[in-house]
Amino acid sequence: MTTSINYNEKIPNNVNLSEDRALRRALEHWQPNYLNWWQEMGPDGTGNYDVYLRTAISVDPKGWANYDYVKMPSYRWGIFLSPPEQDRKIHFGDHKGEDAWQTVPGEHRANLRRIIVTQGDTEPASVEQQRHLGHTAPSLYDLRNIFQINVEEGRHLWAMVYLLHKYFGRDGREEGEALLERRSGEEDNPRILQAFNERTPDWLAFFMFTYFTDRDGKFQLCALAESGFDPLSRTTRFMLTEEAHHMFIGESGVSRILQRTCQVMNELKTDDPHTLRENGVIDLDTVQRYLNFHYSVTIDLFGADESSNAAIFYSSGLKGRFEESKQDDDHRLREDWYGVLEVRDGKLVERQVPKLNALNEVLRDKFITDSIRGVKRWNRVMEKAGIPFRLVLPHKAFNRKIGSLAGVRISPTGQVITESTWNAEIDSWLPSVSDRAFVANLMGRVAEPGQFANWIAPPAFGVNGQPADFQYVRFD
Ligand code: BYC
Ligand code: FE
Ligand code: FE
Repeated sequence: MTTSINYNEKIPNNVNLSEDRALRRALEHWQPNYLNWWQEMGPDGTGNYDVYLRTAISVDPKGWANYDYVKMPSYRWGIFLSPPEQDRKIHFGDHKGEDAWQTVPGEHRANLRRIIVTQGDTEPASVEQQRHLGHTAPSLYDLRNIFQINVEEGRHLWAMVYLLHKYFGRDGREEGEALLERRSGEEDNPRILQAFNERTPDWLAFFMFTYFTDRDGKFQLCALAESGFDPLSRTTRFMLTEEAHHMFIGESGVSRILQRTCQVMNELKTDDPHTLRENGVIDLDTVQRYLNFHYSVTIDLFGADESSNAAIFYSSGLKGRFEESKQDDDHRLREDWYGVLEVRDGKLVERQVPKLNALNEVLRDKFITDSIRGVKRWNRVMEKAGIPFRLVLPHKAFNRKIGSLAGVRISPTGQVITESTWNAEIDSWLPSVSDRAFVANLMGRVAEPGQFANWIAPPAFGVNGQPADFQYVRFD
């Protein structure tokens, strides 16, 4: 088995597509529909841009070092699986110890299809959400980065469509078409998960999205990489190599915004939001409100705290936990319990439920631990600048729309509150109409090499060892 990718074919791949005529035909039929979707819903007005992009030439770690100018519609979207692991076994659930599946077991077909479709749906959704942001990129460096993310999310759709076409026959092909038909935020035919129907209207939202929501991608993909269905495992393993970069863009983007705001705070010796806004930077309270929004919307993506679906996905070996093999237990979990939150007598209390049913909550908690690390790094920017403000993650029950906390009102510090308190405070907890209008007003494309919008600091280093003033995008 070779790990290099054949770029001479119409669809680059390392899955021997040329030897599977029916599959190749099905995918070549889907390809123009995908390109039409990209044209219609991908980055707006970018058909002529030459973008300095990274393309995988093989699936081993070195294969990522390939950078060149690419016109995005000609980006070589392809199908790449991580190398197989010899004699791989299923290592959790009722089938623990059995050989991993190379084809779809009939009894798990509907659930697997649903998982793959849900995963696949998020990928084009994020491209749709980010479609207009290129017009207001704060620098060529940032413009190039968003396009890198967009082409990779497009490839993640390819990854899921490959699985649907190869293993789900006609149903799979129909799902492949439907993935190109749903539209983020569209009333009649929305994307499946709510966070992917929200708007990503400005660059602060974009950086928060790639910090938090792409991190949901990391955790879900890690759980799917454990799957007993080996092709899903190998596909998601390769996708994960791309995800780290998406989260880096988000984390460093927010850091650079904080850095610039702190600089102006120190220059003007003020923490007054009004003054800061007048000087063209984003006040720290507004950053906190955006954080509150994207964090709460993202933790909803893990699903209901108690879910029989989650129990079935795990027991049947379809979806594991984050780092399943590092968990020190029997990997069946039939005897285990886990705490979930609910409101009782006007207070948030923890209730023990069978762990199998709480696996969405288990994954959410892993995500939360991981999220805290980056917030600490953000706070170091303020520490260094000698500014006492600190960002915090809101309570996990805050602003929830999914699960047992959906019907209750909880403050960012975890107090159960009334609807009228909620309504009175909401504009100090979540981005208000005027916050969004202010941030929107700051946005405007900066396209001179080495120039950055006033509200964001330059990055610490460029892409692939290039300087910050490199021509990352050429306009024609
Ligand atoms: N919004 O039993 P529950 C990424 C529905 S991100 C709307 O908890 P389950 C990326 C649910 O469908 C990673 N509806 O559901 C990031 C169900 O509906 P029905 C994406 C929701 O199945 C950035 C009902 O509520 N991958 O890759 O346990 C850029 C009951 O819920 C939501 C995956 O998610 C929601 N948030 O859990 C680009 C992995 N949550 O059946 C890409 C695959 C739940 O009652 N998906 N519902 O009509 C899964 O594993 C599961 O589907 C979920 C939901 C964990 C998402
Ligand atoms: Fe993705
Ligand atoms: Fe991503």
